Amino acid sequence: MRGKDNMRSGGEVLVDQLLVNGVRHVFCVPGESYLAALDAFHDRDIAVTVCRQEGGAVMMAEAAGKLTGRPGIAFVTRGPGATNGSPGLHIARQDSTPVIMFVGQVAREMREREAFQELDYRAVFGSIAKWTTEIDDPARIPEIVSRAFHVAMNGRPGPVVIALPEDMLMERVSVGDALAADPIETWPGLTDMSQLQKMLWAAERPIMLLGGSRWSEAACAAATRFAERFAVPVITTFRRLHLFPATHPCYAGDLGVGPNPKVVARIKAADLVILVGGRLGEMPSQGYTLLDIPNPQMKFVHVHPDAGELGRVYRPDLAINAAPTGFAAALEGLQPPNEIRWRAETKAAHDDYLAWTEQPTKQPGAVNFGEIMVWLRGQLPAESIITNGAGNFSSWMHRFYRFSRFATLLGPTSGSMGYGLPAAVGAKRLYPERTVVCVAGDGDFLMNGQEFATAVQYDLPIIVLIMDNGMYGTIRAHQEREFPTRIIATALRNPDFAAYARAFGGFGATIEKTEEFADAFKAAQASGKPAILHLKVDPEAISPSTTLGAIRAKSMAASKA
Ligand SMILES: Cc1ncc(C[n+]2csc(CCOP(=O)(O)OP(=O)(O)O)c2C)c(N)n1
Ligand SMILES: [Mg+2]
Repeated sequence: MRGKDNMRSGGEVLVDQLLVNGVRHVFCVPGESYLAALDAFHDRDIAVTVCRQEGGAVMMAEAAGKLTGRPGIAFVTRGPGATNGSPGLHIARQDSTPVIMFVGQVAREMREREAFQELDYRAVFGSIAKWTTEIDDPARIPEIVSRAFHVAMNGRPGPVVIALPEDMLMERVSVGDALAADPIETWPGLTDMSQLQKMLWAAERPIMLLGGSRWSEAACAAATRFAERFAVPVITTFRRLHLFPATHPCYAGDLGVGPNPKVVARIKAADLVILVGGRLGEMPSQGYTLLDIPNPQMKFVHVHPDAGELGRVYRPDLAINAAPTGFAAALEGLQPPNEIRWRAETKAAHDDYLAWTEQPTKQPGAVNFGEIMVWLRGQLPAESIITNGAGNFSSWMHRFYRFSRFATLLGPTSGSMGYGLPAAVGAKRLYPERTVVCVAGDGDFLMNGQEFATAVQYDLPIIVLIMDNGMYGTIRAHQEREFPTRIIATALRNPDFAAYARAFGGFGATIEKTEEFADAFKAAQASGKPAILHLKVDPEAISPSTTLGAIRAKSMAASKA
């Protein structure tokens, strides 16, 4: 509370600065190191979600950052709280998501004694966060928090860590709030766009790749209109499938793990690649084999909001330092050539996409995750949000589900297991009216499975699908490929996940046959509770396109040859 003397505690100044910046949600695990900030939330209009582990809390904040383009906010306690939060920061870093993690710190006069849970945050988070700092003087909270919002959102977005000495948060000061921070738009220059137009007019087989962050619904719509006017085929990069509507006649597929070989071939054969927003890192570039490094084999246009990414790996013929939002708007001004020579190629690309995804592949076992994804894509409203962590289970979703709206997929391009559940909780907390489905593996789910309690606590009826194959299947597949039959540390003995859901106060069902899925899903929806559908799949069904046995047989045959 503001005193008669206009004084506020550091905690109050901090929370008021969040309000000024439009923050409506924070995710936390409490700690005695930031009591004055917690107290300030007591009578301010920000929803506080208390979580079970800081890893989950920071991932929820990261999901909020992905969904809104504004920093997701987490509060964690010092030492172990901060280190527990680090996986969420790493995701924000690799996925280019704005996040601010506030962390308690020992009192100022105790610093450098290795006081209880003391950490040097600048040293610990130096290479993960975009910026790490500590606030010594409560009068500087508005300035430093304002800078944190700018740093997290601008250029290539990322995580910021701010340490808060506990006595600093208690100190009372008289200071005004900083004005709200807005992301700074970066636009292509006129010459950039006229050069791009010339390159398009000269091309025979252009292709556009969409990735990264700093997109919006309007930017996706503008990119779609451009694709239409130029009839250019569009590919989304790893876990960015929501950037372009899958059923659009220009959509050629996604560039993830185990992509359609025709997508890879098409990019390699293109004479002009326009990469918008992304970095074409190890996963989408198929282990850096797609484009020659440093000089791509085709004409290469790279559009990125951070100049530091341009020319970092691939030397672009045309480098455009712009956010996808600004670039997509500028695309409206380009004129297509009189005759578009690649129309048939674009049609073939979309036909190939449909052929790859139309029908689920045949699988060993009674539960076919592909058939389930095909059922879901016909069933879920377009604005539904799908989340996932890391593991082979996600490949069925990437291949057979169809995204058509911006910010409907929350998946870590950083490949962090355990992301799907907290991301679903965070998404449902922000958008209670939208359907939220988490697609998880048995290994993946239990990395943050405790956050199911958070879903129950806040009455968030998310639906979690756990594809249980009794193993860390992805690693088992790698093992069979590199060291066939020498299985170690990949088998899992799992709980009854449906009973787990019920024990937490949710809805649980076990599914042993594909045909049981639709009724179970509807029952989960009807329950109005957070739900887990435990799908027992055959461990042989390791991906939509191969089996464990086939991987082993192939590597054994290769080692004999
Ligand atoms: C935090 C983290 N730890 C370890 C890994 C390495 N890893 C990648 S996939 C995977 C197995 C995933 O198992 P599961 O969730 O059961 O999915 P499956 O591959 O069996 O479908 C592991 C251990 C990772 N990506 N992230
Ligand atoms: Mg598994």
